[in-house]
Amino acid sequence: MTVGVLNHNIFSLLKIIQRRGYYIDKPQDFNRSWYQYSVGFGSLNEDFWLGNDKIFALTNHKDVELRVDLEDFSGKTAYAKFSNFFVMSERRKYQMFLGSYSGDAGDSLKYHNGSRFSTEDQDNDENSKSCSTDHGDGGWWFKSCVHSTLNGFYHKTAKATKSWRGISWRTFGGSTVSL
Ligand SMILES: [Ca+2]
Repeated sequence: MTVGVLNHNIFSLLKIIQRRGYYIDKPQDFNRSWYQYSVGFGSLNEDFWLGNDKIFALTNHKDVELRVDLEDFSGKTAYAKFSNFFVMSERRKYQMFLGSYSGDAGDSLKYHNGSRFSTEDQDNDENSKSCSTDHGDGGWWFKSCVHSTLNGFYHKTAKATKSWRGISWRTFGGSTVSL
């Protein structure tokens, strides 16, 4: 599963900003701090988060498209694309904005449009509880919890133990299927 951004300004350049999967040793732990989500973690050849500072730099004041490629444990794939994707600076808590959707995965990100980034140690969501802590401990642009969370716990199987604690995309698998 990958998340990439396409910069249409000079030439179409695809940059992968996130990848999840099961790699040689074991999956990266995505239960990470605000600081680690800011600077990035993992291995660029395996599973990683590029880092919110870099995502801000890649998308700020640029014409960038977001592409999400999803795969479930039966091998079924789907994608979602969003025009005009951008992320604000750390001062603005990496607030995220999206334009229009296209694809066959369904739009499970529109709900979070305009949301600030939250991690287990920094709750910037609109819910009275912590969406990150309650839904898999990953960092994400949670509005008031889930419709999608792609940095949740990697389960190695389709069944998440509790709903929304895995890698979830509401319109592709629902809340209890982990991608
Ligand atoms: Ca909260």
